[in-house]
Amino acid sequence: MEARPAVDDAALGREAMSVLEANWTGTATVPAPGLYPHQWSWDSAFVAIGLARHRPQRAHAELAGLLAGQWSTGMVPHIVFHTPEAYFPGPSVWRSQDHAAAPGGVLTSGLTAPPLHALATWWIWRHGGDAAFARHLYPKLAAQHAYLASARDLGGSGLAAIIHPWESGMDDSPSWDEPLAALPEIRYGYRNVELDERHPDSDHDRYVWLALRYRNAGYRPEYLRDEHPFAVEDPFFNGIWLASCHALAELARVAGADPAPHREQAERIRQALLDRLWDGCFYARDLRTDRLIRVSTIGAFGPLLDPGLPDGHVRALIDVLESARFMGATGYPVPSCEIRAAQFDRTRYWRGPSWVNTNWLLRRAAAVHSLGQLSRQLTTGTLRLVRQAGFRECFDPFDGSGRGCRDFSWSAALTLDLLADSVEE
Ligand code: 2M8
Repeated sequence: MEARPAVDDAALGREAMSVLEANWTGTATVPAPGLYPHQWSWDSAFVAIGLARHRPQRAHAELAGLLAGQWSTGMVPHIVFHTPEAYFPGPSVWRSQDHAAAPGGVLTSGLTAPPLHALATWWIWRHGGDAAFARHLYPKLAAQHAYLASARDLGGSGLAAIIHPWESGMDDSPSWDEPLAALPEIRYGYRNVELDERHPDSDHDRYVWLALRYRNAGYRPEYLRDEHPFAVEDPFFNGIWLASCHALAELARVAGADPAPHREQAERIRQALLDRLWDGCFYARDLRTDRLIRVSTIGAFGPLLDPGLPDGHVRALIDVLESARFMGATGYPVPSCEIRAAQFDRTRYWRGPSWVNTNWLLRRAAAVHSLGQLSRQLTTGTLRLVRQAGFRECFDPFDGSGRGCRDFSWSAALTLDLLADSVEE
């Protein structure tokens, strides 16, 4: 474990804010300097959540900057390229400018990411944010949800399918091993050197191959439904969408719109999650084999964000979460894969390490279900991680040491939120 001087809450908050200042480009907060030099979709939602109580105007700007990249289909891209900084795969791979639905004047990727944005907008509003801003974003968020319900309901079940591991936000999760292994062996040989320690070459080449196939098919929804070889219903992505549907219903009221369609959407997602992804726990479903992918990851807990999840399911999930399969066995919350799984690796990105953003979401889920003790445990454990190891990208769940890049924006931003709550508790 690297040494770090002890810091009190006030100093930790100042450090977090200075990371966010340094990572601000004037338009957006980059996830981390160097490795992630553009605006990432759900990273910005977390940054906005963290800034909501401290810098609401900047939280607004963060979301507005991201939504400047929204396509006319409603799709919110997973990366918006505001600067010419090098990143692979960059604009020359995505070629958004060649696509009629992409916005003019801003380059984006062609994939999406977990739809946390309505929840983030509601969070800002709930903490005293400007109603005019909520009204301004409401139609854009409604369009994002309509896109997911139409273009992404590839199984016709009411769930949105992800069509690339990058869309899950958990790129290397063991949940994608099976669907990736079914793809042809690809060897492109182009590498971003800094990615080497995170993904094996074979996976990275498959990621690029999948992205190119979708791009070459003109980003068409029909292609996704009929031909694209990677299509997965993920409980985490859909749990976040469901939580955002509830948030959008609240925002509809602020915007003078009808909240009912968003509540009905939430009911549909919940029912489909229970019908299609539940078997004692939530698992992702591979739509190309129509089979559940039976490895338990942190993604299983996404549906806990739903206040309407039946009590029996909440209890069963919390039992798994608190057991020695997850946080019951590690010193720090919460490993990204169950520790007894063969695929668990405490050192590999999304295959074992703990992350501040998933801890924050679980903490939110605990609050939604009035689980005060779990909520406090998640707050304390997460603050111990950043206090000891700094605002790292992720952390070893056993000894708390930092992994991945430093000065990582969502780790800093969500620390601000946790500090604000720990004062209130
Ligand atoms: C990671 O994903 C990017 C691809 O989008 C990458 O591996 O280069 C993931 O951790 C993702 O969740 C995150 O949004 C992104 C930027 O922090 O990095």
